[in-house]
Amino acid sequence: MPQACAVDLNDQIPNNVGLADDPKVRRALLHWQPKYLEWWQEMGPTDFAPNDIYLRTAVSVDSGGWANYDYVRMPDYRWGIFLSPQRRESLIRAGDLAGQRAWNAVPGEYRTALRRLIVTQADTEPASVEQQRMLGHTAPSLYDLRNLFQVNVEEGRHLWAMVYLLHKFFGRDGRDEGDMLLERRSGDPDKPRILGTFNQPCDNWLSFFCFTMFVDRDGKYQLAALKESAFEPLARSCEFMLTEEAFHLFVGETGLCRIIRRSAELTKLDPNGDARAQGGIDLPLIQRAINYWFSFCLDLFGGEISSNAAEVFANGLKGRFKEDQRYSDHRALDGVYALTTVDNGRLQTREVPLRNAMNEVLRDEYIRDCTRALNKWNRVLAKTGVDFRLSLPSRRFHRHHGIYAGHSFNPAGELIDPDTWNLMHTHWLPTPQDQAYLHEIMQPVYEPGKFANWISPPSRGLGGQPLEFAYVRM
Ligand code: BYC
Ligand code: FE
Ligand code: FE
Repeated sequence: MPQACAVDLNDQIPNNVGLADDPKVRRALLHWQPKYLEWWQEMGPTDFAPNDIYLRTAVSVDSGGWANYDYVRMPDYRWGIFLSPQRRESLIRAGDLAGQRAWNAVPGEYRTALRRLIVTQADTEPASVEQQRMLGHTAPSLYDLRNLFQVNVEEGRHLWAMVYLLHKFFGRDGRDEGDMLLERRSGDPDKPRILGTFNQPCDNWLSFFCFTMFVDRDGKYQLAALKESAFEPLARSCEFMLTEEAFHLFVGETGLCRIIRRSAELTKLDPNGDARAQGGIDLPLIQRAINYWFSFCLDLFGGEISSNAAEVFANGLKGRFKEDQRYSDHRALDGVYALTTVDNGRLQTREVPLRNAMNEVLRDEYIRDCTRALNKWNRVLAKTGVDFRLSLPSRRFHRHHGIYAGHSFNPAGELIDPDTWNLMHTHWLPTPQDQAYLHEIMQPVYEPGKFANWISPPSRGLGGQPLEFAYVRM
């Protein structure tokens, strides 16, 4: 049984799901393990396999005590399977069955839907590792290099978390899905990753920090929705993944803040207010990168009006963000959501049954969180004394999925004609020249305690170590 097991760190697969007493699933996972390692060698971070990295590894699921810091070579990382402790009272949180007992097995009628959710979630984890695999060669410091690898190994562990669920609860189909997760490749036109955003290149560090700020933050909200699932093993997997996710979000939010701070300083320093003349990243380029990644991330929440989303909520497979703390009506049968739609070439407000707007409800939470970070960065800009302010583009800008896709909008969210878009989009999104410039300035800095010119040092080190610490042994 997957419940209430002690942490077993000595098994070939560290776990707290009682693998030792589950020989069939253990055997299946041991069979998958070498394929995973082969994938990691081929698609994981390039060229850093022999280096000792100062990494944290999950060793228990108790709050506070789960992380252990030590030098590890990435291929030797102990990828394990950890669920959060069983809840005292596991009742279904949301939907038609709210208040009934949660499931520890997969009900036949929801098997396909649950498998699809788990596979979609799982697919993003190795995808992100693939997208980031070249970044080690241009790291702005050993501190940042270590953080990149920490994120990468933990995304690998998230794949393990989902593959365990597939093997344990979905039999032959689940094992096949587990294999296919190692066969798709980010950006490969013949076998792409499932969601669009996970096929975009992420090949410079401005993109990396935008990715961990915006894409991992989508991960946070999707995991938070799955944490409210009626399927307990999924809920508890996601709950533990969220504790790791917090660090990825820290890397993104503070990484962007450090670039923004440095860009503002260089803007002030330069006689013409030109950060690029000082070898830095100009603030308008940062704005274009934010526009790009934020808009792609909005796509990850699915369509604004979604019968999929309504069904998933009705059946209790996903809940809302903090379903039990924030809401008293867990069925959401009566409410409506006022949605801005495009009708006959004009923006109009339309009421949509709340359940059909569940993707939009989660997207709202996400946008609120991103706005909080933007405000924080703008306070840094104000303090430095530059006039420039950053903003989030409208949720309608540059969308590829949902009701706004196929129309053109400016960052303020106003409908524009395609000609205006063609004329203006290079002001709103990163250009090939921007990419080339970022490529040019991003030279690796591998000396302990030193940082590239285009980014500020963080305020402190990690894992109890000072900034000058050799976070990666070169
Ligand atoms: N790209 O009813 P709709 C993370 C498809 S990130 C391509 O509008 P639904 C992480 C959709 O699949 C979090 N296709 O949407 C971050 C459907 O296809 P079918 C990942 C898309 O189903 C950083 C059709 O369009 N977790 O963890 O309500 C690093 C109509 O769908 C896209 C999850 O995604 C897209 N952007 O919601 C590492 C959670 N959007 O079925 C990791 C699991 C939609 O008609 N997934 N489509 O062929 C879900 O909950 C839902 O599947 C979605 C879509 C929210 C993604
Ligand atoms: Fe993840
Ligand atoms: Fe993450």
